[in-house]
Amino acid sequence: MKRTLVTSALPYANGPVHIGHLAGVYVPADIYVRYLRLKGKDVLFVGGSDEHGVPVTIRARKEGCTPQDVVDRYHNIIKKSFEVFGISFDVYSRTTSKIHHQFASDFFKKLYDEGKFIAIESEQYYDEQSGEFLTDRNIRGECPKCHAQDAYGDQCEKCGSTLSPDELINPYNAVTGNPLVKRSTKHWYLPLDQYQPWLEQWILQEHKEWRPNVYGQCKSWLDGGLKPRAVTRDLNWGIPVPVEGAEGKVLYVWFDAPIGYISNTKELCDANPEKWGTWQQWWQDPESRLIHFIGKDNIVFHCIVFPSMLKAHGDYILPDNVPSNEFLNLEGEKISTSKNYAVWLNEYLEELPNRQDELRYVLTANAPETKDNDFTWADFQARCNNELVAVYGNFVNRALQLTKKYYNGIVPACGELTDTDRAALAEFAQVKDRVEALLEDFKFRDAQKEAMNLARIGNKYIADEEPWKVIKTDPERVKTVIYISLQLTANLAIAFEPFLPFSSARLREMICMDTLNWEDLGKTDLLPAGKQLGEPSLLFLKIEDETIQQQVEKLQATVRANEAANAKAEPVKPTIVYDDFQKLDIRVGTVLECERVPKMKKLLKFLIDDGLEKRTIVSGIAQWYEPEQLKGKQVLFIANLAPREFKNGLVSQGMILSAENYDGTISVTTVEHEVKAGSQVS
Ligand code: B3M
Ligand code: ZN
Repeated sequence: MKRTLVTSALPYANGPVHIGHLAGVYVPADIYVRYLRLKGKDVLFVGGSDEHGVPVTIRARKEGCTPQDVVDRYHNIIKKSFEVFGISFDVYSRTTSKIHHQFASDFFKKLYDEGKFIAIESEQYYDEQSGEFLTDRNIRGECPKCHAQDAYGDQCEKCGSTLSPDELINPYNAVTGNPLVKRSTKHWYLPLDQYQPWLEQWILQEHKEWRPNVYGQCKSWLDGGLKPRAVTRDLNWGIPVPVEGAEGKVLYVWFDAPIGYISNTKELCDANPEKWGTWQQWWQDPESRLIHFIGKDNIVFHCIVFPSMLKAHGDYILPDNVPSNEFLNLEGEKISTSKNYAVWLNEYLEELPNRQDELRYVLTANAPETKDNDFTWADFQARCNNELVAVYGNFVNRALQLTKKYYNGIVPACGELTDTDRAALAEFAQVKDRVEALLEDFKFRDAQKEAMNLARIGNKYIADEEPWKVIKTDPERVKTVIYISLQLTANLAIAFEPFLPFSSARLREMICMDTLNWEDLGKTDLLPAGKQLGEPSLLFLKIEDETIQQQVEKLQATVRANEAANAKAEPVKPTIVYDDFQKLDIRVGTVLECERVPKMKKLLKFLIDDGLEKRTIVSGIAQWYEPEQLKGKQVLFIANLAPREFKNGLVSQGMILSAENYDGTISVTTVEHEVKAGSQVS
């Protein structure tokens, strides 16, 4: 094959991108293209924003702006995040571009003219008040399965069922809340059923090498029997359907978005044909290999729908592989854009500046390649500190600092090799083949492990050889140890380039290595004796507990806010009579003292003036108050509650009344004007 065309799913420009996107799609795609480029291959990496579709229109209405405003804003945020994370697109464009509109429109028109679509008239939901047809997420209603009141036309978020609008009970307009009626409308469908035999042959017979999750999903779609799929929608945001009688209709977002891969390639090639050739070379020459990186929810579109579109059109090559990842969870919970439960890339970059490689590393180490995986901040810290800092960074730093100290930063000459030298060299000579085989197989997690293994070999080697000790007894020997360590260091700069491009670049600067070539991996003479190296500095810095704590608390605050937003008041308890109430002696007390209780994290101990005497009350609200905040306050308490003894012998004489907010936070009750201690509450 002459060239490789790599695409990564076009993110919806209706919100920023988060670590799940990065782990699932963009980091693996970037590792792959960086590797191919290092090998000197002809490769083009296409990305872009997906700017049509219902979610964009919903966001626009919510924010009171136009869909174009929404996509302008998020396209820029997303593009910037990718740049800063080193996702090395050759082109990152957008589906609202003129080129794309024209290209997608022409694509549709050709299929239409050749009779590749079927037109079907059907009943769809219509809002008589706003005068619009509604589909998918614009429709809400009661879930037929779990009876949640706000399921979407395509899915119930409460119970996770996939739905169609017809299944919803009492459907209504998601934005206005208006009830919906059925009205007839015409749409064009791609008859996927006609492509079924061909798809079965092409995927099930000819692409058995696809990842099991991808192959399995395709098989189950095919086994279920494909049906025609609508490729147009009644919507006023998107690419107008370019045929007569289709006013008010646009191309379905999943029809135009994958065409964006092609139109973005065209945009790049047209702007610089000398460098990139023609878009046709990339998309139509059988010598091109097409690889789609996507998340698992996009499999059917990339393996079944888009290939059928390409096949219907003719002329195009088909994807050679579709490496798709499973999902990444966050601290054991599903990442959710609508619930704001995510680590957003733009926020990460602000809160952990210059830590791009750390995140890239952890997301790859933990990549959801074969099953859903979990990102936790504790794991992030452990991997950064125990692997990047303690292994890779530590080894490189030792090798470079010792070179500086003993040889003024000049690579020493290598003497005679010992058995341990040979063993270390032999081990790292194999790394190239291993990493390569894994990368070719899209096994990025294992490939990175091998690169880290190289650092482990180095770390162990230098720790075993102890040049800082040997220098006193056998300085000649140290030259060899340092020489070998420096060759390993140069190898690390190459091996890690696809995975950790920022630290690799810094390392290369430190060792004055200006060429970077994958084929050099495994060589033992990359830094020749006599070469002057640059100034060493730490490759990675430790991640402090505080940083992690802040991130964990931020997520917890989001969870609490969501709970509060969703919570409903508890049902009222059974009725009581006035006499029952009168049994309670509720009074106002003045807090004289308040302090924490040793070894009992939740408790605060109060000394209360109750108007008659001073009494001790213990309350489990330490999480919510500093003792000083409550000193001098007047609080409500039950004065005649039987004393309660705690494990440590502490006795509480009464109970302070507090309100528990929906998010679980506690607020102590107090009086509006100061009153005399002991005043009764009724
Ligand atoms: N925008 C869906 C997604 O972000 C979609 C991908 C389009 S790729 C052509 O999940
Ligand atoms: Zn449900």
